[in-house]
Amino acid sequence: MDMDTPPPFARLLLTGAAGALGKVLRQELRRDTRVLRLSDVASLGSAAAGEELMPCDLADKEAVDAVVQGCDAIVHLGGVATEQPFEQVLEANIRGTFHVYEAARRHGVRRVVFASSNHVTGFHPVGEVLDADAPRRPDGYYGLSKSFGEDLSRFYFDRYGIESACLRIGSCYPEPRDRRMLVTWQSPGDLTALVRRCLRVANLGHAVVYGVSDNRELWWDNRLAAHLDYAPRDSSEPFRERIEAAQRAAPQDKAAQFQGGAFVQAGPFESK
Ligand code: NAI
Ligand code: 15L
Repeated sequence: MDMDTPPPFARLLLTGAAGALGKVLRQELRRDTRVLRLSDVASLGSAAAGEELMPCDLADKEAVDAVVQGCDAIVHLGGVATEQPFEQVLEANIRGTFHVYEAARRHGVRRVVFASSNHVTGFHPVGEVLDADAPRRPDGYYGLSKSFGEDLSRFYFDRYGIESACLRIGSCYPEPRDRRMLVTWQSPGDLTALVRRCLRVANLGHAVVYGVSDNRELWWDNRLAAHLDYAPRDSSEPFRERIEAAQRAAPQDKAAQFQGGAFVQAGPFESK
């Protein structure tokens, strides 16, 4: 295996473990740690061997503190994953991510892998190629909350030395679903490989990396995160024919002009 530091962690925390990506990583990260601690506000089912279940609401600071205590590293996926009313985004993503980093500081956790999102840069036009230094242009409250999470992680690195990887995940599903996702798709296998690299690389520092597979067209360039040696194996290309046949004309609306797709369109959540 292409690892710089050997497993296992003694105890790894996975937040958002009941979600779509959490279910994938719940299976995959078992071999990276002696105990995998799983947390979510939604049901986690029953614990398998080597798992520990600690349900909690990320908005509850004391509960998050207890969940983080005793862990060596954190993969933080929990939170709202789509555009929602600001108050919900505030509680789960802004306060919630603050609680995770505060608890990490209090309990001496040295590394966090934070699920950021491509929606931090969603208002860049399609076709433009961005690297981690490109200006952020969040495309909604959700993207703003991820941008806050990235700043928060940078602050905790600069002040306390807690290393973080901010994964600007594109579209992580078993298969791409539309023409945009032919560009933004990351396979679950490539996401797993990226998370594992971030957990194990000797010197992570503070890294910002786009979570994307080796697709034919790319809007994102990960050269500023080259030290991670993230080498995606999958590509959206095998899905192209089916998707282009199903969605014959490329859409012409505002969603088609910007990298964030439908997220850039005003949602139903603004105050009247
Ligand atoms: P998901 O919605 O399936 O999972 C998120 C989980 O977080 C859910 O199980 C939910 O119950 C939990 N959660 C929400 N609010 C919570 C709270 N207040 N306290 C505790 N848990 C809470 O989303 P998915 O697709 O699994 O995404 C995981 C992470 O990756 C999210 O942070 C999302 O923003 C990020 N991401 C996902 C992408 C994708 O393509 N699936 C793309 C970019 C980012
Ligand atoms: C995200 O950040 C969302 O969590 C997910 O629901 C997808 O829609 C993805 O981005 C995307 O941009 O396709």
